[in-house]
Amino acid sequence: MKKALITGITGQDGAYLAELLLAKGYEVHGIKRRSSLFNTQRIDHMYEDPHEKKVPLKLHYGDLSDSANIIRIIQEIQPDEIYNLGAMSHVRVSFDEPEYTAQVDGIGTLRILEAVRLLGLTEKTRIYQASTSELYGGVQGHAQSETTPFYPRSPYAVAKLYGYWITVNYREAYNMYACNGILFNHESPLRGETFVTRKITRAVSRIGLGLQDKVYLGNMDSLRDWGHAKDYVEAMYLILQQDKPEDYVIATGVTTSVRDFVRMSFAEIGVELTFTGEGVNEVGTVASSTNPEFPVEVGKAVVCIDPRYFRPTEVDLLLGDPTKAMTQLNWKPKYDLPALVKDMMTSDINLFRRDQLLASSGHQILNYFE
Ligand code: NDP
Ligand code: GDR
Repeated sequence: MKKALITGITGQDGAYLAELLLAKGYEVHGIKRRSSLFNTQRIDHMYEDPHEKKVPLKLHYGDLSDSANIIRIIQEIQPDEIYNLGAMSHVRVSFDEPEYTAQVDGIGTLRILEAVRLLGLTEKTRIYQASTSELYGGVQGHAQSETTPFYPRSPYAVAKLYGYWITVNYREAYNMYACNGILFNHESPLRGETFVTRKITRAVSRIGLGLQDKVYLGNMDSLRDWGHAKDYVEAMYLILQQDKPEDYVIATGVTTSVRDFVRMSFAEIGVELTFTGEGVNEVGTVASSTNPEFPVEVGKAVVCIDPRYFRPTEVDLLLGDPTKAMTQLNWKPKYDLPALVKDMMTSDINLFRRDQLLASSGHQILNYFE
């Protein structure tokens, strides 16, 4: 039985990857952080009581900022594959926590590589590094591929740039099977609530169900190449199964604005929007509302701008060229953007129907502000 270690197993990608590897018969180990509340909601459905039997999913307390902890866990498990997905992954927040982001996203990657080297596992253990399209940042105007130069535009991206290059360096210096997946944005019903797509699908569901009036967003002109996380974890797995370790861009090759993502999400509840005004004064108003299940008043302003969500330096356009992954890995995404939006909206509508039920029977429901 192959053993895999996933850092960031409690996150969106960690959860889908754990599911995939368990289905392939792996023994899966994950690092979870100590938290004052339970933080394993995304993987609880796969987790069985370890007191009852030998379970194929095991969790270890740890943190990418703690070298000794990382070395001990890797020594104990002796994994065949390590997927380094753990990170402070929010670009906007990295401007508030730049040093911590560098520690975890940059030096954290070094800790994993160095632990494998120190433990003499360079021939046994294959390493996947979660690199990102944010590395391209300021590179605009054409589809970004494995040969496009980088221009990071946030403390997050600069930290990930270190993670990218230290992975390449350990591969070249110590002949390690260590690879970067340069993944473009990928979303799902498990996406963190403060990333723009999930923020939108949650808000639109709540507006449709009468639980919220409007949503405040930042830069709606941004263009992103959005795929589904389920498809992208397949690529991570494939990257570690090749004869030679290489880096790959994983993307859909289609780019869409945040504003159009908003439009598509509202369309799922039968609401058409008109956008008027410019910059911070832009407003999205209901032009028509056709689904009686989601009665939203025509003329109501449901999308407004809050400059708090603007970033000191923005990445205006991301568009990936996944040709190498499609030809060499034979990777092909199953979801396009409309299917992704539908999946997220269906899931969030179901989630908030529970709140609607609670509200209708007099219970207080929580609001979500960020
Ligand atoms: P999430 O934010 O959903 O998950 C991040 C994970 O990292 C969580 O499990 C989190 O734990 C864990 N983590 C955070 N800080 C630490 C730390 N100090 N030590 C150990 N673990 C830590 O991210 P995604 O699943 O979306 O992304 C996975 C990886 O891929 C990240 O590295 C991200 O930067 C990268 N990436 C993501 C893309 C995307 O579009 N989703 C695109 C390209 C790259 P906790 O649950 O306790 O917070
Ligand atoms: P991103 O994702 O920064 O691309 O990083 P995010 O969803 O946060 O932002 C995408 C774009 O939407 C604009 N935006 C807003 N963003 C947020 N979060 N909240 C808002 O209200 C809002 N309004 C507009 C942003 O300015 C941005 O242009 C994600 C993360 O998963 C990274 O970890 C990963 O590396 C990259 O994708 C690829």
